[in-house]
Amino acid sequence: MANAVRARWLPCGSQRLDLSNTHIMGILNVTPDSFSDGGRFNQLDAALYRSEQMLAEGATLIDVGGESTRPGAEPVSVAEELDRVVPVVEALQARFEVVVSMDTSSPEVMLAGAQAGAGLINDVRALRRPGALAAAAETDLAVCLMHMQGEPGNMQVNPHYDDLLAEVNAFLTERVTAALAAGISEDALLIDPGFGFGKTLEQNLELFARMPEVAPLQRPLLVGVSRKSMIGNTLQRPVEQRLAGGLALASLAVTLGAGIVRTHDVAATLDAVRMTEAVIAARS
Ligand code: 8Y4
Repeated sequence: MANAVRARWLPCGSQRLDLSNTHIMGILNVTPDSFSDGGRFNQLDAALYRSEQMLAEGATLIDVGGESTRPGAEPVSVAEELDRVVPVVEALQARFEVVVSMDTSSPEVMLAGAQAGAGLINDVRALRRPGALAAAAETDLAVCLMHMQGEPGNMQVNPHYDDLLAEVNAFLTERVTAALAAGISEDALLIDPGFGFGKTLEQNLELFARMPEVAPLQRPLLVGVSRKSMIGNTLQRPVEQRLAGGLALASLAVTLGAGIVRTHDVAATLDAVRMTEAVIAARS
């Protein structure tokens, strides 16, 4: 076929991801409140079972998170986070063809997870913890740099911007510059507008609409809106009734240029994404 889309590879350690098609990142929480305590074996078993399901549904990445960023969540020690995340990374890598993403801000977890076979560092704090830039640079993993105003504990208390797009871009440009200075390869970077992280509903909607303007270095975008309050607040829906709103946003995200969509609902989101891609392909 003429006009075949050129491959655009994201280096992920020993693996790589072709970003000429949209990818689905399945969310895997390994926080204790996500599996009411059944002991370590049962938690690992439940994580593998859920991951196998998401991979069968078409996820190509699994985002493993051991620290809740919900306002008011208990902070997790590094030892506890290592204990939750690293065995799951190791087990996923051993059993499945998957790029394992680590939702972490801890340099110790980044290094140990990379040793265990992870492919991507997904840091909602954009490598701002002491030692995180150096740890990420020591690995050869892909890195997602996300925008957040404030800290998880206070980010939703009166978020304010004089110029939303300019401030999000300035933050991300500063973090991209810091990552490059630390020795992280430009090719390995993803950027993320950080929906729900220090933004009102109106700010989330404007940022979403203007996603093509979020473009430091033209790096690929990762977008996470699955079940978030921007859907709940727009539609007046509780968390378990946000799928249709999330699918509308997933389709729009692809239209607006997202390369990776992070979701709890893999099968439905992949259908929405593939359908959107088919229509986009018919334009050219
Ligand atoms: C229900 C369940 C409602 C979970 C809201 C939520 C992002 C992210 C998160 C994101 C990237 C979340 C770790 C928040 N969101 N990483 N992480 N981008 N890169 N809330 O948007 O899912 S956690």
